[in-house]
Amino acid sequence: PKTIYLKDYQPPEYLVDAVDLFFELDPHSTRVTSRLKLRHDPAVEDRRSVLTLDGERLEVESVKLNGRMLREGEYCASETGLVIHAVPDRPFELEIVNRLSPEANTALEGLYLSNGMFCTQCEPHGFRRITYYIDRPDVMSLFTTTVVADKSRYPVLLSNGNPVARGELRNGRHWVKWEDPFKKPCYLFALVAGQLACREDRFVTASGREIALRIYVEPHDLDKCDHAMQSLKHAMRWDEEHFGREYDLDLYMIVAVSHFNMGAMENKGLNIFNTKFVLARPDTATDADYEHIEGVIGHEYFHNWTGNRITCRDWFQLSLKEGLTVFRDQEFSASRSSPAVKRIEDVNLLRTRQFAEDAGPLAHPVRPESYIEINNFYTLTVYEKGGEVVRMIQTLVGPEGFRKGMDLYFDRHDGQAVTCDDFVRCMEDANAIDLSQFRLWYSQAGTPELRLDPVYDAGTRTLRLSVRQSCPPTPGQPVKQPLHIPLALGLLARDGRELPLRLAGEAEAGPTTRVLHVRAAEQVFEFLDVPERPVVSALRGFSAPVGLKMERSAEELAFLFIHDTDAFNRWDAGQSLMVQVMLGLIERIRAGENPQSLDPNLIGTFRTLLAQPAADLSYQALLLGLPSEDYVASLMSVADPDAIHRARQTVRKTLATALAEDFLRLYREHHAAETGGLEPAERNRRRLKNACLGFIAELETPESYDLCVRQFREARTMTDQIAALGAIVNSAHPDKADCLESFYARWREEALVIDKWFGLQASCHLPGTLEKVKALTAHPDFDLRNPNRVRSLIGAFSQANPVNFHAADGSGYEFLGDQIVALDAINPQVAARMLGALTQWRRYDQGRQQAMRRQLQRIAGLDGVSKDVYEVVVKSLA
Ligand code: BAL
Ligand code: ZN
Repeated sequence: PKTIYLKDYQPPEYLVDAVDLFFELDPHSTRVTSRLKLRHDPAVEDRRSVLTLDGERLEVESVKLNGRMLREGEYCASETGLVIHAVPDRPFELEIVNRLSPEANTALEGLYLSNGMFCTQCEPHGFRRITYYIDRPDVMSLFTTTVVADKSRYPVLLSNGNPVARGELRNGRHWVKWEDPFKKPCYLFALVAGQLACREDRFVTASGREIALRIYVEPHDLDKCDHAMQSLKHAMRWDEEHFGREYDLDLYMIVAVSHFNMGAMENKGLNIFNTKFVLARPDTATDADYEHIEGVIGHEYFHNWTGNRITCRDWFQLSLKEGLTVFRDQEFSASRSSPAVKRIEDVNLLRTRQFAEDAGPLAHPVRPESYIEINNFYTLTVYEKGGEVVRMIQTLVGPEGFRKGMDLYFDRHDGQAVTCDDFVRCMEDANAIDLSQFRLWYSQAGTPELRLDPVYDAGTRTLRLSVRQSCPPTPGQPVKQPLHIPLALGLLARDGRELPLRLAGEAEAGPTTRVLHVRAAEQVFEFLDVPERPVVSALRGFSAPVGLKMERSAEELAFLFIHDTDAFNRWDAGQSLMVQVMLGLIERIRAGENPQSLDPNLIGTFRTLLAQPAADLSYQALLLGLPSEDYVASLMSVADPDAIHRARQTVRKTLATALAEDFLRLYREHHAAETGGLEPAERNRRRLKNACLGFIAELETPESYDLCVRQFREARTMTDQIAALGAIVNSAHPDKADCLESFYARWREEALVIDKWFGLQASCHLPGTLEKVKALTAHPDFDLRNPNRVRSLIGAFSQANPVNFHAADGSGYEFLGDQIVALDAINPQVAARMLGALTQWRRYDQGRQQAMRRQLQRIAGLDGVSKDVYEVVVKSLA
């Protein structure tokens, strides 16, 4: 397979002024007639008369140029596209008729069937599986689409834009014509046809325009659309209020489909969503599901301006739209609930999973420089780290400066396909600031490390803060330049007061949180008038995506855990404290000890925390959460999954035992107040209550079993049911099998709930889980062709069950290898995703390394291995 490089970018030779598509839908053989108005791009001087169009898995029926049917020989169709040997110098029209088979399309890219309904996924290269085209985002055109299909089987026919005509045909067929008035790249094309029910609403924009909102779902899901609809309206209002952006068409449609590789897709005017991010009813969806739905609905809606109106010049610029839109959806979600909780959740994901990506063989910059298969670059680095990069710009220029930069970006680039650099230039121009060093965040891979060394001098009342930055080598980038890093920080007095901050050279003290601009490899900041040795609260709000290194005693961390006024740092201090404790236990376990107790000070800290009245119960629940096993593994030079698991369980069980009364008291108080409501206060209450239940379940007593089963049986929400069932599954509860069975029997018709049922069993940390997971692959409801099901069983086992997946005998790896071999033949994109866990092999001991490599080598040697999987295995083994 060929590697594509950013440095080789060339503008397109041809422009497409208009595309008129005509679909005759048939599951087995769909016929597409495409009429293109083309011309040479006048900006490209070197004119050739050859036109190359992309196309895959298509069968050409005919090609006409300016109305004349071309003979074979005048064009050439291959596995990758269509070449027309001589096209005129002047604008010309091309009509291509081709066929494709949606029902044979298990890769779910292009036009395919989801539960019998036609749908599309074109980003990044799906359109070339529909018809021949110049499939690149910098070719923007006006689309009209006519869809013809059997009326009884496909009563609803949708595409982008507005419906402009419809009619009936002979043989029970009908048609609808759609027109999209906005130029777009073909990756934003969409088509849907099927038996769909519609939930309709309206939104009046700030300027008074009325927009029809429609959510299409399978008829039995019509009662699960309210939350998605409300989320959409909130997102539309939020974008008006925060960025001055109004929706531009008269109609906004969302279709939920059960078979989807991604979470959702922002096609112009016709978003296509994974059902997981649309459907919700209190009894079928958890509070977390509700939050994710709101976030993803927002994300896709925000793409209308950051992605669709202004799109990417090429796929190396993916973070231009994704990083920026992630930042926007994070801000939206933060405004809808608790900003601190949202920030902690986002950073937790970044630090656990994106940092691992940065430290692994597939590390790449936010703007990658090369790829074999661009589908492999829809990564946490491009999305989440990309979002952090945008957030850092906001931190550097301030919220008002950021808004000015965004306004300029929309003014300057509306209707264009641009680069990350164009975005940064808008921020510079709007704020008269130089971001040239900052741009390295886009081009340099790896997680920088920031080492802080504060030294206090009581005599001069000064604090000297030495800051050193470094960034480890990553594939293809052995040496790194210092970055421009915003370091937000505060100083706390021993009584918890925030100290005023005055930097050397300043006449007076400024605010109590300051953003320091770290630019050099080594830099010193001097704070004056510091009355006592302070406790440093560094990297407040996680102001940069870096690994922070600073010597801190357990006492200092415990102090920050109780007192820090920065909510993120308070939580983070608790995490660091627990990491210290767990690493200490791991060392003892590895030395053959069997530690069963914890430092009484730690227990005391937790007791204080449980007794503290909390305004935000979700936040209190997060403070109780222990760092994940994966996060601890990432901090060890050689990860030991068994010792990590034992250490973490020791902490959980010891805290549960020592604080049983406190956990029970909180549990009872909040469970008694349970209403099943969905308001933020009710969700927060449930979160804390279920965090307590999790600890109580560790006791494994008849009383704790009873509590779990009662909650499971009497639950009014899916949140409560899943929390209880999860605790039961991970215990030796005598009724475990009964509970699992009754849950299945109750929910067997609800695919998304059955995904949870698979997922809970796959992530059970008890011995014997692999055998159960293997048995579940033979369950009648398991289906390798459904990505959600694959993620819920194979994904959960390999990515959310480290102690079982990393079994020392390599059985977990072999199981995953088997599944990937089978999956690659069906859906390469999802197969490549499932490889994630194996790519991290260098983090483990020799025995595990060998066993993981064996699977990677086996997959690399497969006959007909996909480009997607090939790229991941080859880079992992390099
Ligand atoms: N553009 C692919 C799906 C998303 O990021 O919204
Ligand atoms: Zn996106």
